[in-house]
Amino acid sequence: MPHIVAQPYNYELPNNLSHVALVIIDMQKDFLEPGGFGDILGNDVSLLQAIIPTVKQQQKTFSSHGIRIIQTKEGHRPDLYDCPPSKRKRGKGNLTIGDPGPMGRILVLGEPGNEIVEPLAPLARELVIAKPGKGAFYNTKLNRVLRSHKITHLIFTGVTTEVCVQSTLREANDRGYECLLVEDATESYFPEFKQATLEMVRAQGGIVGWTATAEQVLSGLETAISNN
Ligand code: TIU
Repeated sequence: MPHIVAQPYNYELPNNLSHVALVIIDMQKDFLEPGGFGDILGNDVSLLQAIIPTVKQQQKTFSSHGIRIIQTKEGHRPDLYDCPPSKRKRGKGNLTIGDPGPMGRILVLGEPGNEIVEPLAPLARELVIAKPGKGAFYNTKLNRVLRSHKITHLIFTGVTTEVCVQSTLREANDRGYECLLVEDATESYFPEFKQATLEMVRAQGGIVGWTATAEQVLSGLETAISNN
């Protein structure tokens, strides 16, 4: 059986890798660069930049094997119709969602700061899902897209581990997807929150999923492909 060596035990892959997708969550300037949403909430955004090469490696490898890739972006319509007032109040800083910042309006779709960082710019066959919430299933077409392509296995990367990544992974798990979180291709502004998330995902026999290193994911994929 093709598999990825993972915790708490091996993550079985389907024989046909067309049922697998790489999900890259919110690798946007708004979270990774100064002047964006992450920054105005008071976070040190430099921490998140370190995973770009690891995510890039996953993107390149999945893409070279023709495995589907879905990227998400957290952002709101320019009229903020899809942004609950409760979300705009958060942070209590000088700026909030929709205000003009150095990279355009904060967390607004189409603004420069809302774009995915250049090294991870979506490749030709990638789908980009804009999402108004933390979880990527809330108020988006993600589930419909995955079902229509018969995708059953989701490999998660991106930021931040305990907010948008974990929310999406939990939403996916409840919908029956087999979820694996790539340990060194996800990051948080709070290292202890990342560590706790990895542990809570794989606890209790994989209560919401599996975790594996980027290297383990690539090695599992290469073996599955070469044995096919
Ligand atoms: N603030 C924080 O850690 N994250 C978010 O607001 N969104 C995502 O995680 N993408």
